[in-house]
Amino acid sequence: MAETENNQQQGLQEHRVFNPPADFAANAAISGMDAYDKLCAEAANDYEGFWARLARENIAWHKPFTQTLDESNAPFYKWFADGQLNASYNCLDRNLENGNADKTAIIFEADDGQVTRATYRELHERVCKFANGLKSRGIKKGDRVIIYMSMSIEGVAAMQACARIGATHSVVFGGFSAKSLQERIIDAGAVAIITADEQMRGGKSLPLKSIVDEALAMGGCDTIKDVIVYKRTGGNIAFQEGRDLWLHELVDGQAAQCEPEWVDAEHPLFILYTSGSTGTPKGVQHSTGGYLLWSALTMKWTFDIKPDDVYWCTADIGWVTGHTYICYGPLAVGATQIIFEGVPTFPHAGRFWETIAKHKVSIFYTAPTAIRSLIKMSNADEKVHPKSFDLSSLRLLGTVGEPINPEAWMWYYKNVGNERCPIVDTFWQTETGGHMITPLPGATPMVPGSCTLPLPGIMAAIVDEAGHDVPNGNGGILVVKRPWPSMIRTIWNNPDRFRSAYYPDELGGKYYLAGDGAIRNKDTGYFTITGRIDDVLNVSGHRMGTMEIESALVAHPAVAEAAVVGKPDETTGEAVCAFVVLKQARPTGDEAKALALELRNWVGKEIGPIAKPKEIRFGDNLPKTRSGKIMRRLLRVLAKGEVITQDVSTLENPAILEQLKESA
Ligand code: 6R9
Repeated sequence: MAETENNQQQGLQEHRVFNPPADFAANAAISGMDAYDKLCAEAANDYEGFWARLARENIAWHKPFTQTLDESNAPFYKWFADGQLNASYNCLDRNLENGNADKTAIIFEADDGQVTRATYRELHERVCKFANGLKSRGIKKGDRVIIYMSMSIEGVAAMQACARIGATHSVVFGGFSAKSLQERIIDAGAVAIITADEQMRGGKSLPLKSIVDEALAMGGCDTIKDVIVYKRTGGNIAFQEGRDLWLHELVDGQAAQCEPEWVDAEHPLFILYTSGSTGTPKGVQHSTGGYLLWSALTMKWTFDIKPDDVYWCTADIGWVTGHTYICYGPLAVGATQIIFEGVPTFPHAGRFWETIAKHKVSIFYTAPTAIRSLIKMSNADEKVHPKSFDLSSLRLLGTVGEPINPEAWMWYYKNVGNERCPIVDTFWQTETGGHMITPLPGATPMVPGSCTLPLPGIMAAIVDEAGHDVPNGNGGILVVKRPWPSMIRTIWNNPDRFRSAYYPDELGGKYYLAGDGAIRNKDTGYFTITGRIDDVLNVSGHRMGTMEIESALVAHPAVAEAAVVGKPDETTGEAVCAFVVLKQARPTGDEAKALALELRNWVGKEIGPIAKPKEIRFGDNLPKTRSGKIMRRLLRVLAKGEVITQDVSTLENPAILEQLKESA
C-alpha cells in the first residue's frame, strides 16, 4: 500500500509531459489524438458495430459471425458466438498466404547466446507435426493440456499445436513448485503434460521433468495419460514406460500438414491460473475469437507493429503477457520476434541491451522491476549501462506488470530510448486478455507514471464502493462498464466465483471489477493506477495472494498462525513480509534466523521461489481485534518500519506490536 500511496502521490505531482515524436506519429497506426478520439466516438455511437468491423478486418473467420455481442446471460458474455475460426490458422497459415512464409517468425536467443531462427513456413510445419503427434495420442478438441516448459520455440509450438486441434492449454510457469503444478493439473482435469527435461537459466540447468514426476506422484492426477518431453539439455531424467515420451520421437514421421480444427468463437483457447484475494488460484478461461482479435489489434494499436519491426517481449510464456504478446499477438500480425530463454543479468547485467543491439530490436517490452534492478547495476558498472551499447534500432519501448515509478520511467526514456522512443505503460491483467489503459505511441502525450487513457472501445471508469462515478481528481475503484471481446469468460470449474469476484452485487453486477484502485487527473483525465485493493501482492510483477502464502506457512508443522502483507521494495515493487506465530515459544536470535530460513524454503517448495517471504517476524500472537480479526493495516505499517499513529483502541493486545517490529 505504501508504495502505492507513494506512486499515487508521485503520479499526481508529475507535470512533465512528453509528446510522441512527430515522425513516429506521422506513420503510426493511430496517428494523433484526433484519430484516437474518432475511434472512441465510433465505439460510443455504435458499440457492437465498432467491434464487428474490427473483428471482420483483423481475423480470418472460417464461418463469419452474424451476432456480435450476446448479453442474454450476463455476466457470461459471448462475442461473435456463431462465428468459427482457428487461432493457429490465424497465426500461421494466414502468414503463408500473405507472403510471409519466408519471413522470420522467431529468433530464439538461448541462455548461452546461441541463436536459432524459424520462418513462418518452418513454424507452421513444426506446429502441424506437433498437432498431429498430439492427435496420435488421442488428444482432441476440448481436452486440457498442461504446458510446463522453458522459454523455447517448442513452448510456443506446444501452445499453437493445442490451439490447432482445439485442445485448451494451461501453461504453468516453470518456476512453480510440484504442489502448485499438481493443484493446477487436478483443477484443469488435464489429459497430458508437455514439459522439457530441464531448463537453462543464468548458466545453470534447472529441473522441469523431475518436478512433473513429483507432482504426479503426489496423487490425484489420474486424468493424465501422457507426459511429452522436449529434450533441451539432455540431462539425466527418469522415464516412465507407457506414460512418458520424447517430443522428437512423437513428431518424427508425422505429416507436415494438419487441418485446423474449426472451433466456435467462444471455444476456450486457454486457462491460465492466477492469484486472487482468497483461496486457491483461479483458472481464468479465455475465448478464441474475442481474445485473438484483441491480441492482434493491440499489436497494431499499442505497439504500432510494422512489417520490418523486430519485436521483443521479455515475459515468460507462463504469464499472460507471454500468451498475448509472444504466442498469439505477434504471430497473428506476422511479426518477427525474439524469444529469450535467459535472465537479464547473465552473463552480465547488460544482456538486454546487448541483445537489442545484436538483433536490431525495434520494439522492446519489459517489466518495471527489471528496469529498476538494471538501473542499480548499471550505476555500479558502466560496462553494462545501456549507453555502452548501440540501441539505435529501437523505436518504441513498453512496460507492463506493475506501476512504473516516474524515476524509472525517466531513466528508461533517457538511457534506453535516447529520448526518441515513446514509452507505452500498458495497464492490463490476466483477466483482460490484452492491453486496457495505455498511451498510443503516435498519439498520446505521455506523463511518467501514468498509463494515460483507455484504448478505444474499453469503457474504463472510476467508481466508489456503491458503483457511482467519482469525479476526476478523486481516487476510487477501477471498473470497466461494458464487456469487451478479450475479457475473461469464467473461472474454470467455478462460475459462481467468477461472478462474485468480477461482477459483485455491490456494483450492481454490471461493471467488471479490476481489483485495482485508480485516480484520474483533474485536467487530463489520465489514469494512474494506485495498486490492488484486495489481498493480492505484486512482487516483481508477479501476482500472488496473501492467503496462498499464509496457507503455505501454516501447513508447516511448527506454525500456528501466519499473516502476510506487502512491504514496499525499491526493486521488486512489493516484497512479501510474513508475521508468524509458532506452536512453540517465540524464537529469538540464531534460532529465529534458522527457522525463518526454513520457512522461506518451505514456502518455496509449497508454491515456488517467487513466493518466498523476504522478511519473517515472529510474535507470541498477531494484533487482533476483540472479535479475533487480524488487523492487517497495522501489520502493513509495521512492515514498513513506521510508527503506528492509527487508532489502536479496538486492538485487544497492543503489547504485541512491540515484538513484531523486529525481523528474524
Ligand atoms: C499483464 C499483467 C495484473 C495486475 C493489475 C495491476 C498490475 C499490470 C500495470 C499494473 C500499474 C501497469 N499491473 N500492469 N499496474 N500499471 N502498467 O501484469 O497481468 O499478472 O494478471 O497482473 O498487475 O495491479 O491488476 P497480471
